[in-house]
Amino acid sequence: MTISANHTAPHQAGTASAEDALTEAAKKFGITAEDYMLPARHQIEMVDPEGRLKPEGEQGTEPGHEYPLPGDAELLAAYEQLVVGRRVNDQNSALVRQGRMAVYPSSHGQEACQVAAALCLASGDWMFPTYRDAVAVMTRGVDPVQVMTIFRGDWHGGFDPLKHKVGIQCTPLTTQLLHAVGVAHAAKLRDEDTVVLAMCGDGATSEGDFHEALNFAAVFHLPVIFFVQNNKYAISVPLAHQSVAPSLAHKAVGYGMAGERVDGNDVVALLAVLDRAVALARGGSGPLLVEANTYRMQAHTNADDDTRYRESAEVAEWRAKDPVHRMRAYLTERGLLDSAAEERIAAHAEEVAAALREGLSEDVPVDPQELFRHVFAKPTPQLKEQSVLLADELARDAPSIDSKEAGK
Ligand SMILES: Cc1ncc(C[n+]2csc(CCOP(=O)(O)OP(=O)(O)O)c2C)c(N)n1
Ligand SMILES: [Mg+2]
Repeated sequence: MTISANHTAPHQAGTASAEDALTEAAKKFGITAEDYMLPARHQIEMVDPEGRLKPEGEQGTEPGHEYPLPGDAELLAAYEQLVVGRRVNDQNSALVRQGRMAVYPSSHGQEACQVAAALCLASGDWMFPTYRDAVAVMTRGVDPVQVMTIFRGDWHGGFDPLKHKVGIQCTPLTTQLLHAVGVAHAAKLRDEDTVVLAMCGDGATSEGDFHEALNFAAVFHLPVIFFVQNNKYAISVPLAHQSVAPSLAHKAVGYGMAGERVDGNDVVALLAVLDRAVALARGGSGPLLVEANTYRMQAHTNADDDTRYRESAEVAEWRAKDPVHRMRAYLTERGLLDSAAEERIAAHAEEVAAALREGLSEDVPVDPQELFRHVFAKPTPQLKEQSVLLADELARDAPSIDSKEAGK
């Protein structure tokens, strides 16, 4: 995406307004624009892997990069979604093994990122997820069976993006970032109060579209949060082969936007950082980049064997940092979670899993002609020809199937 001169009317884009907004935001926090754009020296983390609240001096915060603890109601809602998200991840993996789903890129271990991504947004905001973000889409309120429909391969997507303000989960890396920026640009031109969350992985930051989306958002000063889940792998490619930047959040300053990195297995820190990012973007401070440090606990998908490129000791190290267990320990310790609440939440998670088993076990009749629909508004002569060929082929096969049946 090249930014051409005739698109840079002073009121739309223009370095002056973007610079002013950065200076204003920095002033609000009593720091320089450069310190506002650079991530804090350490990642933001609030609750340790054992579920203990970290002392303020050890949360990674520093002047201008302070984050208040989210409220109890938000934390309890997040915990419930973490439990549901984990159950859904594991249910889907089982459904893949049973042949009920074709593929499922699990976010097991990344549920804190998934939940925070959905909870930080208002209902009028937009989310643009990747293939790995089904739990985020579900947490946003889309029916889980509709979300998972795409992984059966039987429809373009099971839900209406406009109704839920959620883009279709994208397999081509980073195309969704450009869609996200486009929606934010439109919202800004219409003077709407919309924030857009654009999600991607660590590997995706090497794509050309990543650069184009971030640069466009910064120059046009758009209310977008680029939320990068750094789960340390792009299929078999480890982070060290992907980028040698000090962190992925440091990429922000190169575009002229603020960056922050956060413990991606700590939903408390994630909510604190993302809530502030959303407020800043909505308030006109322009785009931000938030990098969440997490880990892909399972193989890339069911088609991948992760034992071929990483050590089990590394996976075990991250298992000890589990986002669900740490939140349970933290809330229990604070007296916010008792066994009755735990039972209710577990029952809710089981209900969602049962609905998925039921919904995805239905054999949906497949119409092969669907292949040709929705490709173009007006089908091309070639597609029409192919459609007729397929119809002939199916008509020819039909009697042989019947005769087989008849021969039983
Ligand atoms: C444009 C494009 N190039 C390559 C691929 C193949 N591919 C699928 S997933 C993937 C790795 C992406 O890694 P990352 O962005 O870290 O996301 P993660 O799977 O770890 O969530 C690659 C290279 C693709 N889907 N699209
Ligand atoms: Mg990755």
